[in-house]
Amino acid sequence: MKAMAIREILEYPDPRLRKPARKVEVVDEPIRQLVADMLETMYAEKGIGLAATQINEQLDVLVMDLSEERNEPICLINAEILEESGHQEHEEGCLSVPGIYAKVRRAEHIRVRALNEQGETVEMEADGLLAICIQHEMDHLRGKVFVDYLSPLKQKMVLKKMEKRHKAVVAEA
Ligand code: K2U
Ligand code: ZN
Repeated sequence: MKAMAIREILEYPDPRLRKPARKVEVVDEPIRQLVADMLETMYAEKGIGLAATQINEQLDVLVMDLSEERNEPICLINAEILEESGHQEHEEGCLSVPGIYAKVRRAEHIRVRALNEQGETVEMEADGLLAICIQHEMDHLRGKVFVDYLSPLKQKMVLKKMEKRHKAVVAEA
């Protein structure tokens, strides 16, 4: 395993965030290196989840760590939702839309099947914030960003705020 790398996170409205991820055919060393880089990037950016799309890798890989100690990483490859029930609303943020927070309605409880880093099939039940995080990351892998759930007016405001941020960054550079 090469040294891990903190990768650049794409920011909304970057069109590359819209590219759908491809299924992972074989969970091999390069995939495990990608997972390591995603975890290092997620921890560095204080996120509790990250999808490969966000670092411009169109592969169906997501990582999460909701633990207090930040030492319980979860990796889901080619994740599929088998069942979902109930609804819950939660204030969401996104590492690709810094500074924007908004309520999003998602399923309360989900049952997920995926491959882990060893390429083994795993099934897990999730509810609460874990269910929200999995759905948020799986959206990224399908080219969806949580801003898409907001009203057209709010989306316009987010766009203006992000364009201002990107102009400021260019000015700084
Ligand atoms: O950008 C991302 O995909 C990481 C997301 C994951 C997430 C969003 C909403 C709700 C749960 C998870 C966040 O930026 S991680 C930051 C965060 C931390 C705690 C609660 C909400 C968001
Ligand atoms: Zn996000």
